[in-house]
Amino acid sequence: MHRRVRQVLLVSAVAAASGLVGIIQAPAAHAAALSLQSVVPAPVSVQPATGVTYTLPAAATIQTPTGSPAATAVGTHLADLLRPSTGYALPVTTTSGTPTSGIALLLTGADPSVGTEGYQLDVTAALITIRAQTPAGLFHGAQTLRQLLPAAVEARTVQPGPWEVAGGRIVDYPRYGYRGAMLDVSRHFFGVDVVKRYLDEISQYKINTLHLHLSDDQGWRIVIDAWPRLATVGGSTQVGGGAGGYYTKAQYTDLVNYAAARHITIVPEIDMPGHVNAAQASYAELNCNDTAPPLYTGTSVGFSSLCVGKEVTYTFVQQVLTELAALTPGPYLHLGGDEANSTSDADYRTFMNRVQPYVDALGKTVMGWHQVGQADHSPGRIAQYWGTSTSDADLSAAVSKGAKVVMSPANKAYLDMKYTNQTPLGLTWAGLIEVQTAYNWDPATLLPGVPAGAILGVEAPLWSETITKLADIEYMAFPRLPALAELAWSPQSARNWDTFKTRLGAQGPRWTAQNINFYRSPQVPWTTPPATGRIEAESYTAQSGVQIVADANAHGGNRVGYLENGDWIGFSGVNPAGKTGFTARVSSGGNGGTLQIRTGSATGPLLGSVTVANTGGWGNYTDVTTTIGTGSGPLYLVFTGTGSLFDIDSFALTGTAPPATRVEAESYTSQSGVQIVADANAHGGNRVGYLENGDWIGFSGVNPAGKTGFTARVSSGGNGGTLQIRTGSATGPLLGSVTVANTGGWGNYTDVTTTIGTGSGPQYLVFTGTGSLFDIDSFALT
Ligand code: NGO
Repeated sequence: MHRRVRQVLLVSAVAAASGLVGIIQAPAAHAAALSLQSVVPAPVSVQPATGVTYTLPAAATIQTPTGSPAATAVGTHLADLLRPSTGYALPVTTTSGTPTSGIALLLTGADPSVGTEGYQLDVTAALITIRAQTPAGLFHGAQTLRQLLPAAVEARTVQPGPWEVAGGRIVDYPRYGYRGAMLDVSRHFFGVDVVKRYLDEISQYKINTLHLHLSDDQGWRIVIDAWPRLATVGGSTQVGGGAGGYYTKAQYTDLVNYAAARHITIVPEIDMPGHVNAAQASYAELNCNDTAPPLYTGTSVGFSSLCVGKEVTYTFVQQVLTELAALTPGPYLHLGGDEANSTSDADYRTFMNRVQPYVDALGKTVMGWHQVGQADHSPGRIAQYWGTSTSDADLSAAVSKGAKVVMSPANKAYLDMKYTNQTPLGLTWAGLIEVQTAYNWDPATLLPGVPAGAILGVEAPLWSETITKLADIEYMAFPRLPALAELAWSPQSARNWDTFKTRLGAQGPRWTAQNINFYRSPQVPWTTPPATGRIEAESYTAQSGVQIVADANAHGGNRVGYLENGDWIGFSGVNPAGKTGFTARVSSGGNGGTLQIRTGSATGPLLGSVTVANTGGWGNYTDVTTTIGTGSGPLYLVFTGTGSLFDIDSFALTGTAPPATRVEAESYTSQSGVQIVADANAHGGNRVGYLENGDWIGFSGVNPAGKTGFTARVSSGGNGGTLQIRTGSATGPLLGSVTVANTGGWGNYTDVTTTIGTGSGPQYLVFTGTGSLFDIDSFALT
């Protein structure tokens, strides 16, 4: 039997129905605008203006300075972010004046302290102004504005709003100029789309560098024209033996440009003289014994080395670096240099001292893991610290020769370390890194021997021995990447775990809206979306096959578990009529499964369904979201899947169906054979009844032009029938039709919906069927 053993608290459905566990329905009023203090990374200075709120109007424009295409591009980026959820047009315009409404992005007038990457954000009741000295500053200010809008702004479908921002001023600029993330695309290859998505995700936390680990023993991931087999052979596999892959130069350039549009610089790394098996497997001459080793798909390190004594080694390195530099607008070429365990110390120095000048000659700056400190300095060199202690001889040597330091201490900043022993992905060699561990250190003081002035910034590397897909990347990076982003951006004085964890918790609904698969660390008080209208799963009024499980981390103290294929819960008092979305808080340690949203019964009409994956353990919650179709009646949640499914904590119905002008059926301007029936439960107090086959109602002022859907509120105690939507006359063009079943009695309403074809002219509704048909209360064109 696959059921996991857990502590359970049994509460019968009868007890649930009797009100021991009730439906929690918070007031419908919308939440107040978010505090200016809610932003991650924490801004340098925040002055709230009490009582002032800006509400984004539907007609707002985004104004950018004339003559700066880069600033206008930031305006377009912001518009692209805000349009889908607001549904507003948000045209981006240019101006040389001082705007008085809407959102203004200006390259003048910012507080001088903002420097080259900072911004000043002013929110008044009339407008939002972001001022900066550079487009990069405007971009970072736009990311702050995003976080000041309600979390629903991150949804990609129209949300209700209102889009309010609290009044006040933020003046903000980074602590460090290097704020990085690293992705190992060598151990497992990630295609262009995955990397772009990661760029989108990290750019919202003001990360300005993405380091790509492009080569290692398991894979070479970039085309080099002078050495084509690097990609075609060296890129042909990955850890575990999968297909691997590589970037063409055009794809790589696309990534560089996509990053640049987000004010992110790509730092390419070709790791040498170790971590080179993929190159050596591609070309026999790169081996001292002139024999190519087989491709490698394991996860050991330190076994390969370029042949330091051979001239071809240097031809190879120089040609590779030359082609790489040509693809790299950014200042750095990363030479790796870590774990050269198969290269003697003397050879290591010989090799590095010979190849570093190639980088200098290409007009680039050397970056390397901190072991490069063993070799001579090269101008501007950056040593990336990845150790786990508070002092390191190689790093100190690098610094004393003049290197600057990027901090990636593996026991704090490595995103590939597990959070806890239960984390399904990741490694543990540098320790377990829960969110607080990732957050609670100061890059300036971690290494007492390194002066604060030598620290250039912070980078969060994600090695991919165990990471195979986007969802894995997201799970390891969120929430630790935003934590490390705050170390890199915010002044130490603005940083505090207790305020951070609350701000971080408020990011959860944003990640849910963005479909980011994140780890719901129990250290963080997650804000669970939406703030209102949450219904506890254990408040069901009918069920089949489930049990209530006590869980201190669950909303309301319980979750519903022991679900198996076909089990369900029903809610007599919960009706999805008028709602468009569904969000549930779920967890799974098993196979996950599918959650179906139905009405009427566990086999009633299906309004939507959502897939639940393994969330890393039962009680380890995540939110899943789906849109739902029109329907009404008691809500049923049905669980399907194989093996051990998932648990459900709580859920909410979201969105508001377009309020589309509802037309009362009794407002017809012509009719045949019908009568108006007074009914206190009908919209407008009346319904149209006494319909028989061929009866109709017509509306001279109602025109379906430009509409694509039709919804009617109907009831039937008889045979039901069909409702036809026509134009011009009762025998005019048929735009659509919808079947109505017996609804359990006349006056017992349900909504029926259909799509309609293109047509225009006065609308006619025609009733067909046999026996006693149905009544119609009202309808809407959507
Ligand atoms: C080390 C090693 C990498 C591994 C990683 C795994 C560095 C700089 N070299 O970090 O090859 O992938 O650990 O955590």
